[in-house]
Amino acid sequence: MERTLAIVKPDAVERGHSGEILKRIEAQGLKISALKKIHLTRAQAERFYDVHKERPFYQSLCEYMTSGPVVIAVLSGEQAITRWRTLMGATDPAKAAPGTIRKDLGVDVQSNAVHGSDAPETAAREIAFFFSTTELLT
Ligand code: DAT
Ligand code: MG
Repeated sequence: MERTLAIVKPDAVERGHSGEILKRIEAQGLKISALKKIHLTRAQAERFYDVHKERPFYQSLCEYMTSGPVVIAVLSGEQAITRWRTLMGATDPAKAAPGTIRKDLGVDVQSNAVHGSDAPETAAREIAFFFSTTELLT
């Protein structure tokens, strides 16, 4: 059993895709172990994405991630990290495989609908960033 963090980003929440994305997650057999909707502060966005702080898109990414509410979930299951990344598709929706969330619901490389942890260490850090252990069910 593995856990990962999923975020439905502001563009997808705004366009009413939260339900569709959660439906795809459950249809894949991943469990939703925790769920909430929040509006990130600028400080939270900057801390969450601090691995990208040297990248040219960092400020714009933080601006975008605070542009509206997000839906944040902890997913669990066998190989949850890879399975969620596969469902998401490549970072750039234009390059994402057919049938993936980013291909179907993403707008561009920044407004790409969803976030997913990329490794066990990042998943642990990202889950702890938003949830206490007592909030994680199943
Ligand atoms: P991923 O979200 O697929 O793990 P990442 O960790 O490389 O991709 O980047 C984090 C987010 O930063 C990504 O979801 C959207 C944004 N981003 C990445 N590359 C970008 C670029 N070239 N221009 C604008 N935003 C970018
Ligand atoms: Mg990443």
